[in-house]
Amino acid sequence: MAVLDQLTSQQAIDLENKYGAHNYHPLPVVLSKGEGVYVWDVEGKKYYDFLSAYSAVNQGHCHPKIVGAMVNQAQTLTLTSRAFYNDMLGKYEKFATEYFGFDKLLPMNTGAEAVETALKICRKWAYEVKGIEENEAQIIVCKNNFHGRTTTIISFSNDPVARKNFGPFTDGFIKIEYDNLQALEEALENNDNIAGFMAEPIQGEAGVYVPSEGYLAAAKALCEKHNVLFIADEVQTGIARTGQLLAVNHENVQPDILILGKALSGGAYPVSAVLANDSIMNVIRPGNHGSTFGGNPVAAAVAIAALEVVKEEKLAENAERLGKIFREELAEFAKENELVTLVRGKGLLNAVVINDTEDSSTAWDICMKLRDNGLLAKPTHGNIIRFAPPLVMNEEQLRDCIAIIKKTITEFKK
Ligand code: IF1
Repeated sequence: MAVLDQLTSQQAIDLENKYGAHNYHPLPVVLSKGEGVYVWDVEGKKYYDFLSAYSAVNQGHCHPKIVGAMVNQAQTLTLTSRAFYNDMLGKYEKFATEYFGFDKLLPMNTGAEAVETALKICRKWAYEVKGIEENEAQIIVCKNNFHGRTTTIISFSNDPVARKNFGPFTDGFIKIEYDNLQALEEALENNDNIAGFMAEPIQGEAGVYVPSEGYLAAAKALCEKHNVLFIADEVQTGIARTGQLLAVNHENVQPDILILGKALSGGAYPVSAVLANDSIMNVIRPGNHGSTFGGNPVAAAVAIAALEVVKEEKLAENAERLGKIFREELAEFAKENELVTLVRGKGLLNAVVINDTEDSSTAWDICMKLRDNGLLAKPTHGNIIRFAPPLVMNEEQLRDCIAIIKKTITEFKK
C-alpha cells in the first residue's frame, strides 16, 4: 500500500490504532473532506459538523478567503523564525490589536501555549509592577476548568484523567468554585500575593456552563479592587462563537489579558495569541519568551483573513440569532422528551444535558445515532452533548439539524 493510497474508514482507523498513540477515543467516523458546515467521510457520506473542531472552525471548513490567504503566503514565505523581522507580523499585530482594543499582541501557536504565556506575563507583572515577592505569586483559577494539556496547566486541573501520573505539578495556583463571587472575594481578601484570576467566560469542556448574568463584570471589578489581573481564556468562547466577538463582550468586560486560539485561524492553521496593554505586556523583554513558529508569516496572513471573515459575514450576529432558535426549539423538545433534561449555552456554543448518569454511555450512544443520521457531535463530560456548528450555518440548515437531533433522540432506545 503506497502511503497516500485511498483508504476505507476501517483501514484508516486500524492504521491509527496500530501506529498512533492512543491519546484519543474518537467517534468512529473517518473524515476526508470539509466545506462550510459540511464534512464527508472516506466513503463519501455527508454530515453536518456540529462540533467545529471544538470551535476552531467557526468560519466554516476550508473557507476560500482563509485558504487563499494561506496558500498565497505559503508560496511566498512560510517561516523566518523571530531571529529576523518579516513583512507580515507587524501588519497582523496592528490589525489584531486594533480589532480587539489592546496595545500589544504576543503571537503563539496553540491555545495551551497562549495560556502558558498569559500565566508567565501575569507572574512577571506581579513581581515587577505589583511588587509581590519573587516566587510567591498566586493565580486564582476555577474548578472544572479546561485550559489545555501542559504540565503546568494540568497542575490546576481537577480532572483526574488529565492529571494522574503526570506529577510533580507546578505550584502557585488557587482553585475556587466557578460562578461564585463570594469564593473569589474570599480568595482575594487578606492575600497580597494574588497576581491574577483566570477563567473561561463560559466553561466549555465542563459542559458549557454559562455563569450567572453579571459574574464576569463583578469578577473584573473585584480584580481591579485588589490590583489583580483578570485573564480571560477565550480560546473556545472567542471569535464570535457565543454571539458576540468575545464572550466577555456580553458584559462589556475588557480583560487585562486576553487569550485567543482555535478560530483565530478559522481552523486552517495553528494560531494563538495573548493581548494586553503596555503596562502589562511591557514586562516582557527580549529573551523572556518566544517560539519558533510564533508569529510566522503564514499564521499572520491566515489570522488576518479569519478575522476579516468574522466581520464581513457577520458571524457573531448570526450565532446570536441561530443560537436563540436552537435553544428555544430544544427547550420545547425537552418538555416532551424525558431523555433531554435541559439545553444551555450562548450563541452557537450550546449543550444538551441527557437524563442519565455521568458514567452512562447514553450520550455517546446518541452521538453514534446522530452520526448515522448525518450529524456529528460528541459528548463533553458523561451525559452532556456539546452542539457547536460552524457560525456560517444558515437558518434552513440549522432547522434541518434540529430536526435530525429531535428525530434521533425520539427514536433512541437505550
Ligand atoms: C483536546 C477539550 C474543548 C480550550 C480552552 C485552552 C485550550 C482549549 C478554553 C487549549 C482547548 C480543546 C483541546 C482539545 C479538545 C478541546 C476541548 F475537550 F479538550 F476541553 F474545546 F473543550 N483553553 N480545547 O477549550 O488549546 O492547546 O488545544 O489549542 O485536547 O482534545 P489547544
